[in-house]
Amino acid sequence: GQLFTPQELLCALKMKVNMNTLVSADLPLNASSWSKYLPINTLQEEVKSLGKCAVVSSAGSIKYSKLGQEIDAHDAILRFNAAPTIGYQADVGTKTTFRLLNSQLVSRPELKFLEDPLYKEGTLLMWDPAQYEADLDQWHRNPDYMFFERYSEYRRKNPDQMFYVLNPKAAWQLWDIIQQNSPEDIHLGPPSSGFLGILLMMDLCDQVDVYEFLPSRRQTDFCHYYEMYQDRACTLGAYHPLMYEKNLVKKLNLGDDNNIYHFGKVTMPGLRGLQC
Ligand code: NCC
Repeated sequence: GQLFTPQELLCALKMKVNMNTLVSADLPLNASSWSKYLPINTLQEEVKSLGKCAVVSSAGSIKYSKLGQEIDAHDAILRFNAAPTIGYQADVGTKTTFRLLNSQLVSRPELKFLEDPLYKEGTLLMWDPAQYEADLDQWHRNPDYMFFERYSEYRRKNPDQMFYVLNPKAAWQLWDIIQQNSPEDIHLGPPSSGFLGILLMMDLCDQVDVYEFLPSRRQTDFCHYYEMYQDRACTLGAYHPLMYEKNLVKKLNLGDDNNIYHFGKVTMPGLRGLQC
């Protein structure tokens, strides 16, 4: 395909991907049994704008990084899925402002989403992949995971904790841009939670430091910093087009390659002030 310049890429991300979280009016009426639990306002309406933000990938390579203090110095910090801070503060920091979850984690009872105190800190967000080009009605009839019951139950039990759901169209709008920026055809798998989280924060923040999404010199086959499981696909992708996401992020990096090598750190510009 036709490759973008960084400026064109940023404008495509800003104009073509709808990162606004869902409100009940976005969904068909027959979804009301769960959509009535969605927050009244979108995350974007609630938060308006943040300064310096951090996104912390769950990669094994962040272990022994000692990045915790630097990460904690940000105004808002996004983490993913089951990634803990307790026991790993020196490497990943202590604060969690946002946590982005995939619908598998929310839906499968053995993953203990309803019970684990890990999920009680900060604002939660969830996403579920629709079929490519499905509208919200089709998605609601055929989600990847049947998260409705457990989402509703969590909201009933924790009414004071904000818990948003991303528009399922965002994932494929983002996939289209990843494809357009790639020299070869990529498979039709949705972007990783990591890349969706990066874009979410680019939408909300003036600047976004991302840690260990692009692996540092500590790159390892350990999938996560918090468990011993090894799988190279965690870093390179299989279901998610992760390698292509990482190429795209590399292209937008405002920092230098030394920061990637030593700290796995890239700096993304915020999209708010961008003129397109
Ligand atoms: O592993 P996961 O992702 O929770 O990681 C969050 C994000 O960090 C980035 N990452 C992670 C590991 C690594 N070695 N390199 C990385 O760059 C990725 O951007 C990743 O998205 C997901 O994207 O939702 C994913 O979730 C897990 C799993 O469902 C959750 O951890 C919940 O237990 C998926 N693994 C499995 O389903 C087995 C994973 O494929 C994607």
